[in-house]
Amino acid sequence: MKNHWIICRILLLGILLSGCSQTESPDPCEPVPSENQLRWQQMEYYAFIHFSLNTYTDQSWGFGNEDVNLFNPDSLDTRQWARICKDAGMKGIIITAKHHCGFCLWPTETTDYSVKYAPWKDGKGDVLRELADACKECGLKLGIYVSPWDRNHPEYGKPEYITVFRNQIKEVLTNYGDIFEIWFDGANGGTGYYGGANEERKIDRTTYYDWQPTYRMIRELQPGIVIWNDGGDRADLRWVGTEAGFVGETNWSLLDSTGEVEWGMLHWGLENGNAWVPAEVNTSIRPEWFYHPGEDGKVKTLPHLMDTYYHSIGRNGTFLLNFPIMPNGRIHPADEEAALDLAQAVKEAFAVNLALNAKAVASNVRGGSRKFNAAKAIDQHWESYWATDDSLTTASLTIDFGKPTTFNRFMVQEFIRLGQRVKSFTLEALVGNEWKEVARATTIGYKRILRFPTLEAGKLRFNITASKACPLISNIGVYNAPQILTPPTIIRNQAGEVIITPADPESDVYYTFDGSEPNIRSKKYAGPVPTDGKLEVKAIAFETASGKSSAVSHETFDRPRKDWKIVGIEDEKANAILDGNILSAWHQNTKPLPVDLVIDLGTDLTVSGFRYHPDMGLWGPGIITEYQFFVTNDPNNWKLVSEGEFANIRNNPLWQTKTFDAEHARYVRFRALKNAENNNNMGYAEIDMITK
Ligand code: FUL
Repeated sequence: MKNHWIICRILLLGILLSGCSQTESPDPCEPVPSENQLRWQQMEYYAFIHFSLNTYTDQSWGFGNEDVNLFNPDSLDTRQWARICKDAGMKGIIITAKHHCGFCLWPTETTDYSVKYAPWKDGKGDVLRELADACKECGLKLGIYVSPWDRNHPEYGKPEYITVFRNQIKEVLTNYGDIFEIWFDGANGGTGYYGGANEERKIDRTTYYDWQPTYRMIRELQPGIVIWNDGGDRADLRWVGTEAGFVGETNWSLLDSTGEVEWGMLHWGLENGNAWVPAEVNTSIRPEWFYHPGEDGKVKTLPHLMDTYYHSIGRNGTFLLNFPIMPNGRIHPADEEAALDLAQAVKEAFAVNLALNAKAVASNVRGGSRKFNAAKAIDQHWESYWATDDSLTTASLTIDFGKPTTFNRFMVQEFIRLGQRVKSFTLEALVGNEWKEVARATTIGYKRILRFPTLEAGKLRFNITASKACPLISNIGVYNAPQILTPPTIIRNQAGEVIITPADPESDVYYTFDGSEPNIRSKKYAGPVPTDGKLEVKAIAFETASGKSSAVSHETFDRPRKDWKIVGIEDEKANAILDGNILSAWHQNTKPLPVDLVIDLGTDLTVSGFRYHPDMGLWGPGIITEYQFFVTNDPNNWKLVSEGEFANIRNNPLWQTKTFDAEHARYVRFRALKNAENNNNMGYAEIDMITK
């Protein structure tokens, strides 16, 4: 009898203790973010500013020999930058204090290649100081980009440069207040001015910069900072493997602390990585990073930017959006308008959280405790969260709206302070009396937003179908975002036909060929339109049901390429180079370097430039980085008219335009000297000529 009593009391104590432990916070699911990484992630959205000597030379990468006298903005206004960023809902600004050309935007002691030796403000100016002050006034944080590759510095490539580089970092981290992020871009094309040497300098990116002492110095100078580095030792944040503005749908904030990082790891992270290295999605508001007047009509449209928002912040990343500064020192009005339109659209999309006044019921609540109940997932406080018992890795939470409710967006956040856990989830809606699956997705992390067609339902069920440990859900939001129509795409095929495709097949397309703005009284698109000569096309999509129209798409075309022939190539697929579609590409990989592509233009033309679009494929795109271009009327006697590099083409595979003095030509030869992968596989999506 006595023994029974003892056993009963032990059991009771056991039950009480285990019940108790389930009302305690769960153990972390390692690895977890540092406080700096967490603070950074919560910023969500911030700006990049690209401003340097490139701004004055229409280049993407300066060679390092550009004249400092070019730097003389007549109305530089960092307060304009800060105001726009603030109004756009951004939380900070990262500026190219030094880009690859080596020119420093602050009066550094380390080199003469800086604002101190430029005519701007008689050498007394300091762009960093002005930006730091403007950020402070607006309540924005400041971040700094200091390029490790320095195409101006004579010592680059030698050990002495590392001291110079560290001193530069020290200056920018000492004199400008709190810095939230420092950015080290890994780009290195080898060649440069290097104080007049004009040569190629190879470095071993795994050892040359000797990052660890530099990291230690940075953390000492700025204890609250996060370090971004795609070129060397793993830092606090990771690049996502593209500058096009998206991270993987599956996005773990984890990587391995050792070992080579491959593209896939950057894009999706590693489910079982042992280091917290969250993703930052960096992209420009225009195709390129620096200002090019030719891109004034190429500012990204609202649907494009909205997609980037969903593909960055909506996929557990942060969104770093670049503004190229104009030569006068200001942000272009079109860029400002695009950023403010995005802010407005985001505001409208997430204006009303329909989950806020709903009832939430969970399949399991940790220890049955109020502290972790389902209501914590819809209270809009990130620090409070719904949690299940430790033993569970699946669970569901039902949101009861109490009445039929219309929605098309679902937002969910994990309490990542204790690690990223959820591997997959589904959403079901009670439409009438039937549960219907609305969406299926993988990771959540700090924030995940799903888009789906608008539906009306009384209840929404969120099912966690797999998790690394018991799930912890901080926040859920349900929204009904207004629809935004995407501008149609315009191409012209080799035969000269213009083909316009709306993103939404239910919308109609209207277009013009005379440069005027299209509207619903313009020509309605009814299929490919035969055209000839040079052409400017503008088009809009229009949806009758909502009465909404898209922004205008705009393309200009040189002559059609009907009579062109690729010389000496039997492969019919090579015509992908001329089909007008940048998504189709052709490769040649059987010739030794240099690899030539010869085109017969069919007739003697006056040419003054060419355009090359690389393959945008992920695997072995064969992106040409160094080239020569020849023209002739006599294939036995070629004339070299252009040669050089396609700067930053690997990270940002866009149209590359090169111009030269006008020449007569029936034949052109595009010679690839080098590709980004250092082999003989050359990829071409499109080749076009600029003619008179
Ligand atoms: C790169 C650089 O090479 C570009 O010029 C730009 O600064 C971008 C943000 O990072 O890859």
